[in-house]
Amino acid sequence: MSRLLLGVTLERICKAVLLLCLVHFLIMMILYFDVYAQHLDFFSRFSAKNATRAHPYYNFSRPNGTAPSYAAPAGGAGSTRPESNQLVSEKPLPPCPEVPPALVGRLLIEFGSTMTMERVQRENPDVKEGGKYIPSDCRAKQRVAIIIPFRHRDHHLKYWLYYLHPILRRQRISFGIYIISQNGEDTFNRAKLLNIGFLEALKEEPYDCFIFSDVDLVPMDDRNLYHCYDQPRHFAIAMDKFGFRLPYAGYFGGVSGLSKTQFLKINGFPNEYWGWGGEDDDIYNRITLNGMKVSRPDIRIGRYRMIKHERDKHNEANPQRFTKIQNTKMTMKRDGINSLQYHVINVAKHPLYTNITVDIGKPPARPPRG
Ligand code: UD2
Ligand code: MN
Repeated sequence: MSRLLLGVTLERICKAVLLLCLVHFLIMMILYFDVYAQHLDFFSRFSAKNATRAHPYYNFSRPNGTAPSYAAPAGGAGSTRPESNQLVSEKPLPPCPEVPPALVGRLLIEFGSTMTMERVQRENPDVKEGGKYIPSDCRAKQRVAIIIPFRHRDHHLKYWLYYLHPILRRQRISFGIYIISQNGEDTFNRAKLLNIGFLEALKEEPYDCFIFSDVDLVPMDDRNLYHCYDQPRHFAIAMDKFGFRLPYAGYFGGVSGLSKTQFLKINGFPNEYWGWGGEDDDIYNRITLNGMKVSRPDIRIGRYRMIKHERDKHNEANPQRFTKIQNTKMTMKRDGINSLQYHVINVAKHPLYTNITVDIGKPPARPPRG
């Protein structure tokens, strides 16, 4: 009997000790997580400050010292404090994933339905004035300026904006869109307008990457990521108008992308190609002559639709293009971003893009024959 009593007592003691251990363990866990949480909080606050400084588009200098257009004053007119936490999260954002999760792959692109700018604006409410966008849930590695040479193609621009804004958003790109409009009716000069886009975009934000796109080209696959690569990138490699094939090995037209360093290494693009053709081949020559290679997406991914159009007035084929592209090696050092001359006539911030109207002059008068 007494043995039984001893056994029961021992069992109770054991249970009590076990319970005590459990309680102790629980208390330890609570304390541990509390301290850890404070730690986390401390570090997150610490790095949030840094992230704020490093966040794309935040605190960039403006030529005229005005606040960036997206950072509306918090206290109404007159306040200089940027609206806190609207674009800069307190918590540090994780880097955007290499493969954006929202991509859908092949897209149905058609230009049959009528398009209005109101509709495009309505469907893209998250874009900031001037056509700027920053992903809200991750930190993009590059800031991308998308530059479009332009004159009298409003109809194409609506489709381009309609398709590209959602694609770029899904790609988690941090970007600004710049339409560089040639003023007047003199001969069109695509490459010079692209050079101007490079300089004008950099006056607004410290972009790392520049994508140069025709206004009439829409990608058919959102896996064709609009950022820069180790080598200059050619995006539009399989166009409907060329039977979804690269027309020739050195083709670099349509949509291309260079990092700031790559662009400066080739002295930008030529300014002296007036009228249609040749400038894209000259850019290709600049890239290879400077020891770089063109990188391209998979042929199944780099597919594009071009809105059908006639050759524009005042953009007739340039008869000098064949001889000019033979001389890139000589001309590229003096003709490029280092010799660019133009005048800005107007900068207009539209909801989905920034339009910069420029006077680029006209081609030099041909010397009289004989
Ligand atoms: C091809 C190339 C293009 C360029 C051009 C020769 C393709 C898809 N594209 O385009 O990259 O090398 O040949 O210069 O092969 N533009 C205007 N208004 C004008 C004229 C041109 O906005 O009056 C702009 C517009 O962005 C247009 C681009 O310049 O998409 C190229 O001109 P294009 O579309 O007339 O020439 P295209 O299709 O032969
Ligand atoms: Mn075209």
